[in-house]
Amino acid sequence: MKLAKVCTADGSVRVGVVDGESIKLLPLDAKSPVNSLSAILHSDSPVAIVNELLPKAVAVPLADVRLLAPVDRQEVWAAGVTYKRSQVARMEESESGASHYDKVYLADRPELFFKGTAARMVHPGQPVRVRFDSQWSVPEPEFTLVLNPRMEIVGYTIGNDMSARDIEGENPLYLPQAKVYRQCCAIGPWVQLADGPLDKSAVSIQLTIERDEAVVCRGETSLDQLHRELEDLAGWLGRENEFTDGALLLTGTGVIPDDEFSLEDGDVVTIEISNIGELMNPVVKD
Ligand code: DO4
Ligand code: MG
Repeated sequence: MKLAKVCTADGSVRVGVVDGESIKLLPLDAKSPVNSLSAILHSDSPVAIVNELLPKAVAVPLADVRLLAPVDRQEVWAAGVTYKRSQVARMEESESGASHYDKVYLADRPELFFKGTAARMVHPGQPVRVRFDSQWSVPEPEFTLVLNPRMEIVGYTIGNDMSARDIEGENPLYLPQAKVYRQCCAIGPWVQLADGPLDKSAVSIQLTIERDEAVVCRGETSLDQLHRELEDLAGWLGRENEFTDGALLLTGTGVIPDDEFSLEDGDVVTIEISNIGELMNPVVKD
């Protein structure tokens, strides 16, 4: 089941179940405690709640609504150097910090960093940003966990962890500036509810970048190349921490464009993850 947060033609924000080319808008009652996407996701049984509401849902064409990043009040975090490809790329870009990436790939404790709150998240179709002071920036296509306040994985979505490789490469202590700035992360297009064990080998993650309508970069990996367990990453995030509003956790990238590649103003980034969908965002640099 795919749950989306959307803005309808009359400007109201609604939650719906995506069904092919249409979306069934749920009749959420503002006075009920379960009146938002995250309230459904954080309930004991999201599927039961949705099924209870579905008979009174109104179906509209998906093309008639604007998809919003499926984030309410959750913090968005990210894991780093969780794929071999990322470890190698980071060591190449950072002379001074290379051994840190080597060590964190193998260490028990993962690299985790804060990416932002909803205000910094970019909706599907809206522009992600390259910092004006970066000459070497890339998108990072990441399988993203949706976690309830108990740090249980309740769903999956797609995240684009925009990254300034030159800023991070200059000094690993610049990581927050390389990673966290306005329009630095796109999330969407919706949340695929978790239903039972995930076959990681069946989850492919594809990145396509277009420039002037031609493909200038394409890459692919599979979730089974992730060097850590999803529950383990969620457990580390929740260690000595509290997320009363839940959290999203990007699980790291296994696809990084060649070193010669940097995003330009006007590029279009598309990330496709099997069984979730497609997240497309143009790029702005001004
Ligand atoms: O160590 C820097 C960040 C790594 C990262 O974002 C990733 O591997 O996806
Ligand atoms: Mg990343």
